[in-house]
Amino acid sequence: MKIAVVGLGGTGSAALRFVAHFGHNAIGYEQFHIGHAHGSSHGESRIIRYTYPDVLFTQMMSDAYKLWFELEKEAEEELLVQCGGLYFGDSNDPQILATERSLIEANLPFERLNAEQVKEKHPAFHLYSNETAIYQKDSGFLRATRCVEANIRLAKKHGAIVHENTKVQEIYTKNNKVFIQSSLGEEEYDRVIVTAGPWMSTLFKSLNLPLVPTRQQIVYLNINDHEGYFQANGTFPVWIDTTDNLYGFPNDGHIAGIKLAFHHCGQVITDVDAERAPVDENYLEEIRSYARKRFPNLGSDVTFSQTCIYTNTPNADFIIDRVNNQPNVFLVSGCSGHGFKFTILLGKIIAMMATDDNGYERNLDRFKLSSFHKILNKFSDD
Ligand code: PYC
Repeated sequence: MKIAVVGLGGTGSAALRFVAHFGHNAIGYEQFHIGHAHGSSHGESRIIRYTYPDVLFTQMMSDAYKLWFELEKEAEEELLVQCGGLYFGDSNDPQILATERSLIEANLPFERLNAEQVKEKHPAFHLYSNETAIYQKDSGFLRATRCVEANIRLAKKHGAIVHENTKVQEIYTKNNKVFIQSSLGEEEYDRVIVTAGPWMSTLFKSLNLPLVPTRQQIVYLNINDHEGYFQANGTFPVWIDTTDNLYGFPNDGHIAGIKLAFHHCGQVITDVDAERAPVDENYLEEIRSYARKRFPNLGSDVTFSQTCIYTNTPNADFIIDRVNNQPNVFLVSGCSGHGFKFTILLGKIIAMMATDDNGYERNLDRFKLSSFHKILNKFSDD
């Protein structure tokens, strides 16, 4: 079959690789260059972890980890750094308790640490006496831009064609064929996969997709002393603070300092094509103030900062579905700020769906568009 993939970020690059690998005629469209920084899939690091309060996500991650290892092997480069992960917050936080239950159900090893034990094992962290942490050794980070580039390189090796700097204006169906209208003209396909992140709603206005793009900010702060405390050798794990809703990484070996950010949704983006403002001064101050309390060995100098986009669904579930009145058009979106670690799996799942392979073993009904419509109707009834 002749299959197009529109939007070559994390999920699209993986989908293109799988479609090509399955032996189909795969053609990718990307409105910018591969690895660009306008969307959601760029940068040195994204967290990878099993630690979810939701057992389906934990189970799906066991599928995703395998695919990341395969990608690393095929690409012959380091894409995943398993430096361990700390998931911490108030001892009674239901999210932490549910995460522990998910790990037990999935039979995955973890340790429960109190504030003193965290200090002993990971001396850069300061936890409070009312807090607890789950340490999970398989967590770590993915080198996001390089993952996208590796998928594309391998997709091309399997025969895919990639149109960079090519904007798709319209996708429509006529007589069971799908047409893409782009800056290259009109092209006919058997199937089209759309993984366009915050641009999805522009391409499918009539679907009223339950997606809200937000502008997110990340900051690297310098290490003042004890460099060794911040290294990705198990001393400084990736972390998520469930009380203050921040997350961060060890030194990634490329950018000086360490990266941290608020996970809560930023400012809603109404024009996704408009240039985004650089990181705000007051945001930097909030990050510094948090770091002073949590990481006493960090400095207050910003060594790097950047913005990116979350494409949020109302409950942070993904959308994985085909379009109702265009059955040869397949959509994946809604990574909601936590989805990069799943992108390789989402790419494989949608490539399977688009090639009539129903072999993925887990029930993904909750990711259908109709499930979101139920949630949204419930919100409007309440
Ligand atoms: O990977 O779950 C995650 C995450 C949380 C905040 C940013 N990424």
